[in-house]
Amino acid sequence: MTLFAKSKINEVKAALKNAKKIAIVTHFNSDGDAVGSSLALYQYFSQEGFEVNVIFPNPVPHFLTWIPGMDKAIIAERALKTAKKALQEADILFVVDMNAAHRSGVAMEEPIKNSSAFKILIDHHLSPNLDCNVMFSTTKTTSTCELVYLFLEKMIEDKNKITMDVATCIYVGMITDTGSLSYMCNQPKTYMIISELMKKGIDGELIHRRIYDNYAESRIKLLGLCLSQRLKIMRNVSTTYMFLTKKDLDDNGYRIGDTEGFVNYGLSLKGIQFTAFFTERDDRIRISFRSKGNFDVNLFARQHFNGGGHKNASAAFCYDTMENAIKKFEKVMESYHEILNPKNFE
Ligand SMILES: [Mn+2]
Repeated sequence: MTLFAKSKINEVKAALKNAKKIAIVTHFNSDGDAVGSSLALYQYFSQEGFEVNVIFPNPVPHFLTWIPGMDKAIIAERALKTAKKALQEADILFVVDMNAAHRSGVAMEEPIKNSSAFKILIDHHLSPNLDCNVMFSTTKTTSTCELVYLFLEKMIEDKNKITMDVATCIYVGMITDTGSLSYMCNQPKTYMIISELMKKGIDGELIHRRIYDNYAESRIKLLGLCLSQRLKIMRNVSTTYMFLTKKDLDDNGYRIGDTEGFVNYGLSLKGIQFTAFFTERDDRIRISFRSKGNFDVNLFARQHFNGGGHKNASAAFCYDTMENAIKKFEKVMESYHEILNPKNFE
């Protein structure tokens, strides 16, 4: 069956006919794609007269708070009762930019699973694992936002209903999930969609400034610290890693989202194919993995750290100290001398 098969679209249309209330959920620590895809759907379905609730599990990074519709969103961490009620009462539930309910965090997992709403998954992560009525899932796309655009295109006869606000939301996810169109960006279709978004009157330059030139002082300081003192280079396995301890974060006034994208710096060094970025949370170490080319970090995260994600971008948690998490990583890397031999990447 094709991704947006007519039968699936018709099922959604039929469910919408009898629906009044729609809820939209996404993953914990929502990024540009999660926020963009949620709010694009919010904008469209509110304008169609539905009562729509967008639920973010925890606060969204400040450089994403300007996105149209954000002021109406429910932050579950601050208003769990309201979030649960919205899930319970929803006739239709959109689950976007995540492949399983637990990605929404401990408090949200059960309410999502138990919701009796008609569930629609729109996502680009591997191995979707959610009991839902209709699923639009593929890894062959830039972002969930791109899938939301294609979904709306199939749903709507009158393209004018894709407003500038909807287009802005979609553009945010398409650029943030591709590092401003620097990876996962070799499909002509992507640029066709961006062309359509531009026709809606969105301001690509302004959006870029709002996301990338809108950083807090804490972020710039943390980046400086990270690059100058927390970068380790393992040339023999074409790998780098960086880390920030809880003390590093506290000392520099860390705010949610401040370290977003730091991991990519580890990969920008010449000859490096793989990088990891460790950040210390209250009770765990979060590890982000990035790779270039064929090195599969989804597999790596799964095999060694019980995590997962995409081929070139994945993440995991390690319930141990920073020191032990790094030790484990260095040990694991010893078995990658052949696969990540620098001679292969000259
Ligand atoms: Mn995404």
